[in-house]
Amino acid sequence: PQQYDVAEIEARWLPFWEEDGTFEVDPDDTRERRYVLDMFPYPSGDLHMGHAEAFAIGDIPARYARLRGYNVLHPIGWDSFGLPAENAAIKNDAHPADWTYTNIDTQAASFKRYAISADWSRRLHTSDESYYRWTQWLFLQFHRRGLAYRKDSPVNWCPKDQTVLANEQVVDGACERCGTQVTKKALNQWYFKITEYADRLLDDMDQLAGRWPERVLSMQRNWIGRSTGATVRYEVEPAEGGADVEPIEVFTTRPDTLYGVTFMVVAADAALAEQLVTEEHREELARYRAALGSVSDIERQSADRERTGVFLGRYAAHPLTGERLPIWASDYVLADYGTGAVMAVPAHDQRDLEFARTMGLDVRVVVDTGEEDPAVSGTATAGEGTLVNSPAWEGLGKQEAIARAVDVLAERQLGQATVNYRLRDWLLSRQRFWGAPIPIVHCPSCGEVPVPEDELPVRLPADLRGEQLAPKGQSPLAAASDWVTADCPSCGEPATRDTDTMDTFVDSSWYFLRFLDPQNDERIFDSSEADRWMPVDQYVGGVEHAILHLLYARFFTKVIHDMGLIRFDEPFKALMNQGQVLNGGKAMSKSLGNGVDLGEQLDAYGVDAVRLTMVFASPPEDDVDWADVSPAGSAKFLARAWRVAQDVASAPGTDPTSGTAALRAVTHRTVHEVEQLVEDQKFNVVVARLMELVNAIRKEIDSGAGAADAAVREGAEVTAQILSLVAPYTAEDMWAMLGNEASVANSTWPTVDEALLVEDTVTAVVQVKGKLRDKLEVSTDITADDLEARALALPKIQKYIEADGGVRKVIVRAPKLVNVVTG
Ligand code: ANZ
Ligand code: ZN
Repeated sequence: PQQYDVAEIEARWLPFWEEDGTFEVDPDDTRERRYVLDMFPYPSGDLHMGHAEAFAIGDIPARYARLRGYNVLHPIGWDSFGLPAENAAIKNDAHPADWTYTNIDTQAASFKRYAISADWSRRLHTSDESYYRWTQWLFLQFHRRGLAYRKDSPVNWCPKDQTVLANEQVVDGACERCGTQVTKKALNQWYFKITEYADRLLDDMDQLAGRWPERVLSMQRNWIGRSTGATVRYEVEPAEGGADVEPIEVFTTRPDTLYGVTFMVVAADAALAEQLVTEEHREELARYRAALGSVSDIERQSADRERTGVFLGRYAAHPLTGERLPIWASDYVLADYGTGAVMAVPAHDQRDLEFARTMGLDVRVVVDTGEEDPAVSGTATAGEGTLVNSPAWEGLGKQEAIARAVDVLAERQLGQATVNYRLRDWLLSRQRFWGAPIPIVHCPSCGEVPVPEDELPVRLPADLRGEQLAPKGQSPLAAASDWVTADCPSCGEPATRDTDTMDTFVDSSWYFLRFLDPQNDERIFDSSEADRWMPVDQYVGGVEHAILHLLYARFFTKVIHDMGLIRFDEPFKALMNQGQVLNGGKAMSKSLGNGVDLGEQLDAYGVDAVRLTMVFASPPEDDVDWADVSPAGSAKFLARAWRVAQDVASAPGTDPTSGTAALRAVTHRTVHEVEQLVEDQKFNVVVARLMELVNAIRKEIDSGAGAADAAVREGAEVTAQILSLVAPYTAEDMWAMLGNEASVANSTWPTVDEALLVEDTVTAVVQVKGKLRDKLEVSTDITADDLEARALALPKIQKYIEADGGVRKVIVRAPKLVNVVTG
C-alpha cells in the first residue's frame, strides 16, 4: 500500500482548491451567513510562527460553520501602509511599494500553502489606490460632520524617527519602536473627535459581555475612563508680582471632602502654573519645569515616586469657608486631565497625603472611616464612612454627602456636576510618506478646503524614493513641490495640499466593511451587502490590539452607522484572543536567538502537522511553547488517521448490514462532544477526542470487525470531517479515498444519532430568575457543584447575570435544573 506522503498530498489539493474556488462565497447563496475574520496581517517579511498559530485557530470556526451548512465569509487582506516599508525604502533607495508588494506576494503564497480557507477573490491591501481612496472619502465624511479637526498642540515627538507618536506609542517615556527618549513639540495636528463617542463606546460594551474576553472589555473601559464628580471653582487672591487670574477650576470625584481641602496643586507643565506664579517664585518654577523632562504620565502619578513641587506664592480662597489655601505646582497633577488642577485632600487621597507630608502641609480628616488618622499612619482613607468636621454635612454617609455637595455647589454657583473622561481625541496625522494622504487643500483665502470626492484618491507620488523619504521634521510629501501645489477646489487660486498622511489605524478601522464589497468603485460598499454580512460573528486576533484597534474600529462603525450607511453599530459580535508562540518559555526574538522559522517547520513536517501542533498544544487563548510540542508526533497521528481511510478504501467493500455498536457509539459521542467543544473554543480537546476516535477505529480494524465493517467506514468518514477543521490536506485526501466527491470542507456535519449517545446523559435546564435561558448536556451523575459551575460558565447565562446585577443565589437540582437568582 501507498505511504502517507505529505508533499504529494499537498501538491494534489492545493491546486484543486484554487481551481475549484472551494472557499469563495457564491453571491446567490441564500443560506444563513457567518462572517469569520482574522485580524489582517502586516506584510513584514514572510509569515512567522505567530501567524501560523493565529490563522490555524481562526480557520476552525470558519471551517466548522461551513460544515454546519452556513454560507461562510472568511476573507483575507493586508494592512499594508506603515513605517517599516518606508524605512526599508530609505535604506534600499527604493519606493515603499516595492518592499510592500513583494512581501505581500511572499505572504500570500505562504498563506495559500498554509491552506487557510479564505475567499481570495476578496483580497484587499490598504495601500492600494482602490482602498485608500475610500479611507480618504471617510476622512471627508468625518470632516463634514465636524469629527475631524485641526489644533495646535504639544505632541510626543521621537527625535530619532522624526515623527509624532500617539500617547500609547510612548512606553515609559520612550518611543515604542526605537526606545529613544520622547520629547514634546508643538504642531498643528489632525484629530478625530472620538471623545464625542465616549459614552456610546462605553455603554455599548454591555452587548459584548460574555462574548469578548473580560480583560479586553475592562482594558477598553479603563482607556475610556469615565468618572463622575464635580467641577469646583476657587477664587485666587491677588498677589504682588503676580498677574490677575481667573478662578481656578478643579475636577474632583469627591466633592464630599470639600472641607478637607488644605491646599491646591496645579500641573507644573500647564500654562496655569506660569500665570499663577509670583515674581519671587518664577525662577524656581522654571527650574522645576526644566527638570521634569519627559517623565511619562504613568510614572508621574505612581505611588512610590518621591513627591516634588514648587510653591507658587499664591493663595486661593476656600469656596465655603474662605480659608486661605496655598497653591503649589507639581508633576503628580497632569496637565491634560480634568482641568489640570486639583483641590488637595490629603486625609483621603494618597498622592495628596504624600505631598502634604513632604511639604509639611495640613491634613484634615472629614470622613470618618474608622481607620487610623492618615496624618499618623501615612495611609489616606478612601472608603465609605461618616462626614465629620464638615458643617451642615455632619453625620451624612459618603454617597449622600457627594450628592449634597454637588447641590450646594450648583446653588451657590461655585461649581457643577461633571463627567470626566480619560479618553482623548485621536491624533491621526503623521509626518510620514507611506500612508493615505489627508485629502485637504490649504488655500490662502479659503482656508481648509476638502478635496472634492470625485477627485479622490489623492495619490501618493510614485517617484519619491530612498533618501527623499527620510524624515526631516516634516512630512516627506512637503518636499515634493509638484505634488504639493494644487488649485484651490473652492476659488481656483494656487494653494497647497496637506502633506500629512493618516495613522495606519485609520486604514484598519473599516477594512472589515470593505471585504463585503471590495471591488466597488462607485461607493465605499453596498449597504445591503454590509447589513447582510455584518457584524462579524467571530473576530480572531492578538491581545496587543485589545485597546486601540478595537476601540477605533468600534468608533468608525458607529460613525458610519450615524452616516446612515449601515444598520448595526458594533462591528465584532465575538472576539477571541489567541496566545503567543514561545520557544523555551520566552517570546521568539533575534536577540535571544530562539526564533523558529515557519518555512523550515512546514518543510520538515508538513502544513497539517504544524497546524495540528498549534491547535493541540493548548486552549487557543494560552501561549504555545514550541520547545514543549512535537510536530513529529502530530505528523505520526495524521499518518495513522490517513491509514484508516486507506484500509477502508482497500477493503473488498463495506458490508452495509454490519456495524459494531460499540464503535458507532464512540463515533457519535465524539461528534456530539466536538460540537460543544468547538462552541466553547476548546480546540485542543477536539484534537484529543479525534485521537481517541482514531485509536478506537484502528482497534476495530486490526482485532475486531475489520476494515469492511460499516461502523469502521462511518468512523473514518467522521474522522475526515472533523479533521478538516485542523488538517485540511490529510482530511481532503482521506475523504477522496473513501470515495466522496471533494471537498470535505463543503460536505456536511455528521448527524448525531441520539440513540447512540450515552444512556447516562441528560439535558439540564438553566434558568435565570425562573426563566429558561439555556440548556446543558450533562452526565446523570454530575455533582451539584459541577452543574452549578458549568451553568454559570455559559456565556448566555453570564450575560443575563451581568445585565441583572449579579448572582444573588443559585438553586441546583442536579442533574436537571439550575436556577440563578439575580439582582
Ligand atoms: C479631591 C479628592 C479627594 C480626590 C479625595 C480624590 C480623593 P479619576 O477617578 O481618575 O477621575 N485629579 C483630578 N485631576 C487631576 C489631574 N489632572 N492630575 C492628577 N490628579 C487629578 O480621579 C479624579 C481625582 O483625581 C480627582 O478627585 C482629583 O482628586 C484627582 F479624597 O479631588 B480628587
Ligand atoms: Zn481658495
